[in-house]
Amino acid sequence: MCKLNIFANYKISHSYTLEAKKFKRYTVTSALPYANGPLHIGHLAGAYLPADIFVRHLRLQRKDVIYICGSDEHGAAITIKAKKEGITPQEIIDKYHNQIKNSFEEFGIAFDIYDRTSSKIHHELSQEFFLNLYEKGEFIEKYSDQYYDEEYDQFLADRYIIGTCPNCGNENAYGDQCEKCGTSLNATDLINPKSTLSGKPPVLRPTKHWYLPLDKYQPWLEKWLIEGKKDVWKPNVYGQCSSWLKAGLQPRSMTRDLDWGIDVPLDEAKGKKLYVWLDAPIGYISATKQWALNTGNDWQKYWKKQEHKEDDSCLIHFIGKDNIVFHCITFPSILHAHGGYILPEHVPANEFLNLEGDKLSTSRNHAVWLHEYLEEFPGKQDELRYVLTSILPETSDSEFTWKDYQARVNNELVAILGNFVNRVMILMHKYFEGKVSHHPEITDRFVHDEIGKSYDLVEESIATFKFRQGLAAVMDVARLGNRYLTEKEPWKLIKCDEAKTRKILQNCLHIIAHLGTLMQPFLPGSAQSIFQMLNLEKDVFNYDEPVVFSDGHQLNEASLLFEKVEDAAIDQQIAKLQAASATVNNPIAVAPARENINYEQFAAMDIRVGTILEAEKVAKTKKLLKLKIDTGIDQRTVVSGIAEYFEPESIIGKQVSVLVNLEPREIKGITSQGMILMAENAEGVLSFVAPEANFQNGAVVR
Ligand code: B3M
Ligand code: ZN
Repeated sequence: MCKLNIFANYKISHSYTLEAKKFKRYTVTSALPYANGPLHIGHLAGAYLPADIFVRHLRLQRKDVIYICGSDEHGAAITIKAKKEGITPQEIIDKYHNQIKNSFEEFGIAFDIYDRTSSKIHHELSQEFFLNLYEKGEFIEKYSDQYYDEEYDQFLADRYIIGTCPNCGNENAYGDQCEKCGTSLNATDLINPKSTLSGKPPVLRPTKHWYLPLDKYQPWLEKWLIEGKKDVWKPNVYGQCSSWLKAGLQPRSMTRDLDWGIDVPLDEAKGKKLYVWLDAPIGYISATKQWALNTGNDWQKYWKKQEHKEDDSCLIHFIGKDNIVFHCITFPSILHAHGGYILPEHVPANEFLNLEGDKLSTSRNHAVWLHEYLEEFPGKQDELRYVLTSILPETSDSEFTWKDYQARVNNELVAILGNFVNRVMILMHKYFEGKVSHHPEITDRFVHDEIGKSYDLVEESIATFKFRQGLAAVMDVARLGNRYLTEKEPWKLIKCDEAKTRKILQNCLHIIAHLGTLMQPFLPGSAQSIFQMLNLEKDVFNYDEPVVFSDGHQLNEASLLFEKVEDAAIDQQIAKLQAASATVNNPIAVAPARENINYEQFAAMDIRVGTILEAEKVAKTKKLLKLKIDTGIDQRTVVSGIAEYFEPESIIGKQVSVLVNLEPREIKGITSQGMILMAENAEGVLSFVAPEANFQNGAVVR
């Protein structure tokens, strides 16, 4: 890729991955996030930022590449969340799909398509895959005993069962995994299992399912993986695969007794759904089909084996380490059994990112949420991209701390990169009114050579999935620039030799242009700001496009690329994390007990059972719903601050408890006659307080 035609002699430590270079076409995917919650920095660092850098880099090399992702909208992850929020699975996926998509856009994750697995194309393609394997007789069909909740009249997905882990004694292990010791479990392994729906012990009932015979594929997998990927894949990825193989693969059920997901396309399987890990990776293919439909391309080029092997696309899955088995064992087996599809060339899975000395955790709210960061640090997307890339968990778990974030932004982005660009721009304006005289290239041989090496090092790093090293190589160009400027001292030279001063500063301008070019995969927004400051005609420069300054070229005003992050902002973030963990660890302390009241005071409240007849949002407010309630006494209007938690349509017909003798109040021009009772948990989530069974409206609550 060397833009300067200089071939540095770098030692290539992972010669294997450079073989990726020989491909003409690339199909790059990032794990499909479950649409059951917002994204945090762990997601970004795991599967999205590295893939985005990789793809942007290939595009700058003018490679044929597509970058595919979308929301994973099936499985128990979705239904559990829906139950928790008291809304339907459809409402959950709509809410989070949009939020996730928006966060990705804001952080510049440059997908060719961000699709979703609830689409028709996806349902059809997943069923096609299932039927293809079914018709070939690949599946083993068998009955097994599975847990059933008699009160709720349904089979229980693994995640709906908790019990004691036989390995470590954790009392809250899930039916598929103990999160404490990491052991993967079968629901029947749990001691004292309980249904999370009814809280009661479930019973075993026989049910029929369709199993993928991974044991049958084992010899083929061994050949493909052990012979083909040893010393080719990252050790953390290869190691996990080989230990699965060593343990011996077992058939894995590809269907579930669930009421949310893709229907199993067989008459005898009415009410059953495809296992989410069957359909989710097929989502990569269906999203590509959708992309091809939108853009008039041929999706098959990116997924199907071509007539000549050298024309196959290079398939690369970026994922977190918890998804390795599905991408390296299950999905390749499915592709292999189906036939005609290419297999992953690389699966550069990352390890985990920790936060302030602890695991990132959604349930404990121990996370830096992307949508909150965007609000609290507006315009600072590249700062987070920079810090996360610097600490990517490429070979082992790594850690994000706010102090480290501040230090990297202030001491590196501001003090090294921003400072170099700023100094040069200011001096060019001060001495030469920001005008460049013709100067097509760097005239200093040493600087020229060093930059040539940087191109090679960035190329080698990204091709071998060492993004931290690649970013460090880019920063070294800024360091080189600072050193050059400091050594040459143009501020002294200007007093005696204007021509030489110009030459030095214009060399610096070229360094800045190269820096901008090299920064593009990592810090796309800041690279654009550089090209803008240099007043170039474009905002993206491919690696083979030189930046040429014409005679008399006028630079734009200098502006700061990065600003210092102040202590106050960091302290606030740390306090926020501490408050979150205090709330979750001690939920009872959330609301201290209030002063006693006497019985008369309590009895003065007239609380009745009522039913919501109508609900609509109050215009220009975020929180308020206007409700019409049948209180048994009358039908009346109540304004309630629950709009952030409930969609109006979803609560019509719900029974509630209403305080009916509260004095009427004017809220946003509406007279509110009473109040409905809500429970609020430590996370601020609301739930209606209502009779357990449907009750007569007007019934007294006391
Ligand atoms: N949604 C699991 C996860 O988000 C799953 C990945 C699917 S990739 C095909 O970790
Ligand atoms: Zn355990």
